[in-house]
Amino acid sequence: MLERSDMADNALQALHDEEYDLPFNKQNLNADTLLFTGGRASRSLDGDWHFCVDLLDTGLRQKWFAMQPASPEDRTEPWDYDPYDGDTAPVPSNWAMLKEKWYFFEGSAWYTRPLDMSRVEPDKRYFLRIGAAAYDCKLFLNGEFLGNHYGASTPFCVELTNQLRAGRNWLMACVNNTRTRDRVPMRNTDWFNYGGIYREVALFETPRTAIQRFALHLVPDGTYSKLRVEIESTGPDAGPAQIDIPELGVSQQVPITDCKGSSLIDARPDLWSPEVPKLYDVRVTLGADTVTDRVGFRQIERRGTDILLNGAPIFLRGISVHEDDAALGKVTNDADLRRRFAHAQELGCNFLRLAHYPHHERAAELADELGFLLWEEIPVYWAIDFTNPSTYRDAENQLRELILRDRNRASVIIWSVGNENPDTDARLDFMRRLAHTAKDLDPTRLTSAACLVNHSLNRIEDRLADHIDVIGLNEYYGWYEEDFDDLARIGANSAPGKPVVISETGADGVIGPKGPKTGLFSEDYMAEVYRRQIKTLRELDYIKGMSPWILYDFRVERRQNKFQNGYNHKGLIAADKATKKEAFHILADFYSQLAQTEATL
Ligand code: GCB
Repeated sequence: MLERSDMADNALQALHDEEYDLPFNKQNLNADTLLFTGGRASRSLDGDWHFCVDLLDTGLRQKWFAMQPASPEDRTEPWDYDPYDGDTAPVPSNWAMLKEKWYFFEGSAWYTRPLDMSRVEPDKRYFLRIGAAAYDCKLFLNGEFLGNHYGASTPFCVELTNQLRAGRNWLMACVNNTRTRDRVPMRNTDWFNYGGIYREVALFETPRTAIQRFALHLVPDGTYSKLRVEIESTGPDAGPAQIDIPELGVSQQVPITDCKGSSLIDARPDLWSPEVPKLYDVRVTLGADTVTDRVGFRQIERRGTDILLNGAPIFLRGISVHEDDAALGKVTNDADLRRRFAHAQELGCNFLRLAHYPHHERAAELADELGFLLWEEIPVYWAIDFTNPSTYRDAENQLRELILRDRNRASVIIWSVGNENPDTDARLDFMRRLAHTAKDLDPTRLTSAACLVNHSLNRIEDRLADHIDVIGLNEYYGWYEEDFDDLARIGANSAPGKPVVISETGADGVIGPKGPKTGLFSEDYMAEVYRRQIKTLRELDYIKGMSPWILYDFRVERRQNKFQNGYNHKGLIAADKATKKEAFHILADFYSQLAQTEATL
């Protein structure tokens, strides 16, 4: 506890120090510290945490994390916040959804909870995993700073082994969602800036040597007869590892040298596809450590302007989705995700674009089980700071974390490295590096990005297209661009040597008594846009898929006209996730015709 005189010094320093954030901004919790957790037992740390919003960063300036628990009568100095007392907030949640006065709050917020350990084993290691915290999350245990993580939508881990003690521990997190120019995304987006710890938090226990990374895929050589396993460990060397896939009769050792190993496995799995989403139980053991996963095997490739799944051309009948809920914000759960896939099923989709950032990992697990193909994306969105090396590091780290998290998911076929970015040399260099990083880390999937159109020449024109496999095209003919015929002109003028996916198209349709009956924002007009889009897109043979914008209406600060009221209304279904607009049925008809044609080919 600080003496009153120390507190006075500290209080003045706290008032004058504008570099207060520096010691806490190491970004040392990143892809390098992420632990593979498939099949591991864990202790959930979800539930109520003490909570306080802290607009002026008083907590970092005054070092609230160094305060000890004490009753008010026993405190000898005045205090501005007591982390061990007062308001609570549930984890996971977004504070915007908890109290009206927190709706637009952007800044730091403090989370505190006890972590009671009946014992701490000397031969065990302890890792805390946070599913997602938006955007900067600084972690403290028993008053000690452990590190921070950047990025609103990817998981991160911190090892607690050296700090954790038997009995009561105190865990604190300072989470800051301030929008800044150098972040990914930056200040300007078309989705709501939800702050907070909004995915699950859990404690994992491992032996001294733990499997840190585990990847398994079908070797994409067209023979469908070889798997490749890659394992990385942390801790003292303890090899070899053992991989078992009982249903395939696989039981094989993987030599581990310097904490790394990889092997080829002869196996002829039944191939995973949306029609038959076959998954295999896999177990990996290394010394005393075991992890498991359920993995599907399939081959996705690009040939000319075609996308091929298991050797056969496929058309991606898709829909875009945000992670957004009128009541829960960005918090999701199995029921919400299953409803999403049920709606996609009703539409006749075989594909979803998870825009514009990594969604909850359960989304890809369920897509694996239910048979949907996925486009996953990092929030390199609009005009981020392409010239800033630390912005690049942040973007690349988010990409690595996403790939490490989801690379065993057969459903994921595309890593997208960005959306509608300005055509500058710096942007080209930045995104080219991202696309190559994705390929280096994972040569078994396709890369993409929502690319640019030269509107004066009416053609797809983006230097990035040379560096990705699939050209994503966001086009809003009939909405932002008036002349529908330009879409056909683009078709005639562009002859991309690669598959094009219409990654967005759509129009706002506001339904209900307050929605207009005709003109822009009416349901009728939205339906008309869908009809005309479909008519033109049918004729463009290089289009190999589409994911119109978007399944559900979603909340966003920048949409404030009298029909929008803080929502983007391009959903085929309203924000209640129940009321379907006419355009839903129009798209469903089109997809059912496409599916029938494919079935008869
Ligand atoms: C876009 C953006 C997307 C927006 C959408 C819209 O091009 O990629 O994030 O929400 O348009 O509704 O304007």
